[in-house]
Amino acid sequence: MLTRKTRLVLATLTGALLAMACGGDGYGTTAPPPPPSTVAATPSLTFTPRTLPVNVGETVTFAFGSVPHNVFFTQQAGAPADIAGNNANVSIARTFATAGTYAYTCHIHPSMQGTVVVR
Ligand SMILES: [Cu+2]
Repeated sequence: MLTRKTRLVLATLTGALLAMACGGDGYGTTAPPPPPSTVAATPSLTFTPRTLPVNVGETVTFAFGSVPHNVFFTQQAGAPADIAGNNANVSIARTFATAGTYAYTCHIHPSMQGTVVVR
């Protein structure tokens, strides 16, 4: 048999645990936002967004979907290394260390073009 005091303590503890479980701590309630500096190379043959502004020193992730693509930058000082080959279902990052406007294209699908604007 539980004493009246023991029952009171148990009730209080249960209430505290429920409050913690339901408390609005901000975690796990919403999906995390997508990384801000990501370019999706899509199966519909687009780079999305087509123009991506970033800050100097920022890293851009090129997220390749189910259709293979690559990324070749217009040759200019400060442009990062190309992403050659056939890239599917993989994400590859490039860091932009120098301010400028960097155009790129997919050599498999020449109509696919994008620009990273580094400020
Ligand atoms: Cu492509």
